[in-house]
Amino acid sequence: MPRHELVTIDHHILESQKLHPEATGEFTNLLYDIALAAKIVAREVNRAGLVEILGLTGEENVQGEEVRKLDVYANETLIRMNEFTGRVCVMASEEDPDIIPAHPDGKYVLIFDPLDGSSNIDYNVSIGTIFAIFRRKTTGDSCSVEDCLQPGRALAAAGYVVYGSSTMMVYSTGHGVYGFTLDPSVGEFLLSHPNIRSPQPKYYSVNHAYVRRWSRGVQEYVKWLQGEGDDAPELSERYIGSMVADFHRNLLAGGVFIYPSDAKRPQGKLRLLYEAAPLGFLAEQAGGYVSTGRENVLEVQPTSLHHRVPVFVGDRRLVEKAEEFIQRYDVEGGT
Ligand code: AHM
Ligand code: MG
Repeated sequence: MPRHELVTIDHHILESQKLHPEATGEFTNLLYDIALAAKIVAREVNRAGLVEILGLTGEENVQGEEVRKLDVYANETLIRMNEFTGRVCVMASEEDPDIIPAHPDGKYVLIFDPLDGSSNIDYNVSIGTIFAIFRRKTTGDSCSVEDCLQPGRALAAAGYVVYGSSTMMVYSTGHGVYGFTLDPSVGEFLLSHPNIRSPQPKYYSVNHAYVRRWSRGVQEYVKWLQGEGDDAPELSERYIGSMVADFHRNLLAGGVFIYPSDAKRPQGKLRLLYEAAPLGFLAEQAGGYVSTGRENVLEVQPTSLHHRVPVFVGDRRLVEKAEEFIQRYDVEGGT
């Protein structure tokens, strides 16, 4: 291998394929397709302030939220890039209510949140794309929603792209977590963060505005994160409101990101398939942990495409401590 900053993402994906002598190259090509889609979306995100692409389309997505034009663009790019390749049999997007059929011979299932953190688009704040890849489960002529409803434990790969002061793509195929930075002068993602491991925690991230809606367990846990108690950590607080960007910072700097359930959102806000499972898979690959506060998110069986879960993700000790507080103070089934 050349010096790591000279390793392109394509090169890295190809090298990783050698860990699987039985591989046909289809999975490798699927990852290339995603990296290419990411470059196209990155170009558009970077131009967004300059062209008339900002603003609302006036439609609502399935979650009842306003759809921004860049969301639509990112969604269409990912769909168009993958629907006819023959590698993907079905897709699911956070922006679409139902599955998106692709090629009947495809071996893989592609799930994505095309532009996470969309409330930040208009303000030049980091946003991102999250993706998850499963192997197809069904054997019939076409794929079904059942192929999409798989627990995080079954992921073949997951990753995200963060569109920040630079564009980065971070992914794992279950053999560690690797981060690549887009060099716009050559148009390539170059390996900048080999084998990312969760460091000593520095930050906790939560939207404090909801404190009065949290359960007692979550309130006590957040006090602990703030330093209350003998065994409390010494942390600082950071919250962007784009999960990808908050997760990315904590992955590199160390910490925990939480979006608990609360009185207004008894299931939490974040989606199991598009957000919690793929980022949780990466956290685990980096030595961390992901929990709903009661169980490992990666073991949760999705019951619908837009299934939501409370999320505690990042440093293993900090996440396990959330489970302890919730177990101690909260009645199961309550918030
Ligand atoms: P989105 O998919 O509509 O962008 O919503 C998900 C985002 C996450 O990125 C972020 O962590 C969360 O919503 C922020 O929500 P809140 O504004 O309630 O703190
Ligand atoms: Mg999202």
